[in-house]
Amino acid sequence: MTTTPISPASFHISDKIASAVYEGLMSRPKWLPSWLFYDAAGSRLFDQITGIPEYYVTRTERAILAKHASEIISKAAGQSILRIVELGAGSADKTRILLTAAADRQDTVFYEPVDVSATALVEAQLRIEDELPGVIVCPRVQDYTQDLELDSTLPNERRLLLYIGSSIGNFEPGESLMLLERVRAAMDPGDCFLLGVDLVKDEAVLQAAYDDAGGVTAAFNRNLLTRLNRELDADFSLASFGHRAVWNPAESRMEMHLVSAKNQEVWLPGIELRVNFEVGESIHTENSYKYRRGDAEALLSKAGFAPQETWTDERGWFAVVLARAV
Ligand code: AVJ
Repeated sequence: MTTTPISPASFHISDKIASAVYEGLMSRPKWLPSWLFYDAAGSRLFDQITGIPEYYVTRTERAILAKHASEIISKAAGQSILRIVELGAGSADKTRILLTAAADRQDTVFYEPVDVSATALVEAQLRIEDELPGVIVCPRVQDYTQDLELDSTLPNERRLLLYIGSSIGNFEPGESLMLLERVRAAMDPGDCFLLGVDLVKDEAVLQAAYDDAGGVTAAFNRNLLTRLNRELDADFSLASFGHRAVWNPAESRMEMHLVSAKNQEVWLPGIELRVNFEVGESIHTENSYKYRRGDAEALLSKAGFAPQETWTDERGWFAVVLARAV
């Protein structure tokens, strides 16, 4: 029997991260997937972003949900009991608004958060069961972008799936259609889907939201390099990569990049990769797609849903769409 030598690095590097980083940094232009942002520090930085003055996204969606929560819940429920499923482990107070409205209508609300991170699920469970006594949390550790399997429902129950926070904005148009089709396949006819999408708006507003004066978004972007330094033993010098946020009108998306300030070489022992950067060359780290009015409804229709109603804020910056599985 032969034994395969394992480098020490292999013990803590997940294959998923290693292959994503290898693929992205070997590509021209270079890129890294945006899910890499969310290690513990990155998740904390994103939480911080949701509160900065320039980042209108979270606050605008929360206001829409707060204003229309009981209408959303009663439209979704009809005569049935609602079981609320959330893709992602629950964006704290936004989910709480909807759960509270549901708990006002029925004695018990089953809430099924779906997330790849067991830690995030445990946190969501403790927080929600503590704050909302009428809600029973049934966490599911799953990668909903790959496959989704939901608890079965009773005859008098109907599901409401939440996909809020503009999370869909990170997916390419083709990917978001596939994702919605997969989610639809896990649902039953009559179940509802609530989708939050960020809308196209004045470029200066978008620009500021992704490049705030306090530099929190820049730190969030650069944290990706800190993560690669830690997890792949890389030697990125954080000071030699600048944060850039740009509006790409042709693709209708905000892009984030890390721009090399000089010609330099970076060594990533964990994946045995040496990468050269020219001054001004960038790593494309995120796309955040912005929808036009009607886009989300069209996408939902293609994926097997019938759009029921769309709510927006007065400025028309964000949209929340309720659709029914047909
Ligand atoms: C979590 C994907 C909704 O695109 O606005 C925030 C992530 N990136 N600031 C977004 C993000 C930069 C955020 N989403």
